Amino acid sequence: MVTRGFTGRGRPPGSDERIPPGQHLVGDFPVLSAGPTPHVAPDRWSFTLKVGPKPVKSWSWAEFNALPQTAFKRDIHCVTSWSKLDTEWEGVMIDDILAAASLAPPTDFTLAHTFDGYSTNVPIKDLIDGKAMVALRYNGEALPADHGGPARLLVPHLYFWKSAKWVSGLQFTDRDTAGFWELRGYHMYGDPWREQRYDTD
Ligand SMILES: Nc1nc2c(c(=O)[nH]1)N[C@H]1C(S)=C(S)[C@@H](COP(=O)(O)O)O[C@H]1N2
Ligand SMILES: [Mo]
Repeated sequence: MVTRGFTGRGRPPGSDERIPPGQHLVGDFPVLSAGPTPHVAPDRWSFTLKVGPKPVKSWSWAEFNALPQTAFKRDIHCVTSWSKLDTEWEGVMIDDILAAASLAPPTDFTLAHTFDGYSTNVPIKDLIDGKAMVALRYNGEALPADHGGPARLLVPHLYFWKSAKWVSGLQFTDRDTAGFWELRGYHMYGDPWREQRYDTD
């Protein structure tokens, strides 16, 4: 008898059920960026919440690091077909960011903005109730620059392009507004379990 989960090369038991359709497991951590890595010094770093065009709250690096920090262990799935299990992050949950700003979500949609001019749209319901964070640490260390350090959005239940690296803020929008890849043919929502890779899926 061959036990499911030990059939693939060195997969942890039960991992097959955790790999969405069309994905395969990787052990390394590929880097995928649309452009060069921006290097953001702590004294230039800030995170800003906006409602439409209006900034409503901004944190410096020191202020942001003083917000409650949470450890977060999740599987991640890239649209280029790799998945990685049990990745370990620490950072500030979106719930805690909104609480610190005393802001109840004013609209249903958001756009994440970044220091490299990238953007991606995520419905606010996919960011709250323990689903997403602004990650500051990976594997117990400061988040490396090529993986989005100093800070990246982490929305692990959606394809990884939604996890905006070098995040600089979150903007509430009235309508679901396409970001960088969504304008270039990627799906507006990006659920890996429904294989929502492209706008035709
Ligand atoms: N700011 C920014 N965030 C980004 C990207 C980018 O080019 N710029 N690429 C996205 C894509 S397509 C993927 S798959 C993941 C890759 O993250 P990684 O390099 O840490 O694996 O980052 C996402 N976030
Ligand atoms: Mo990606």
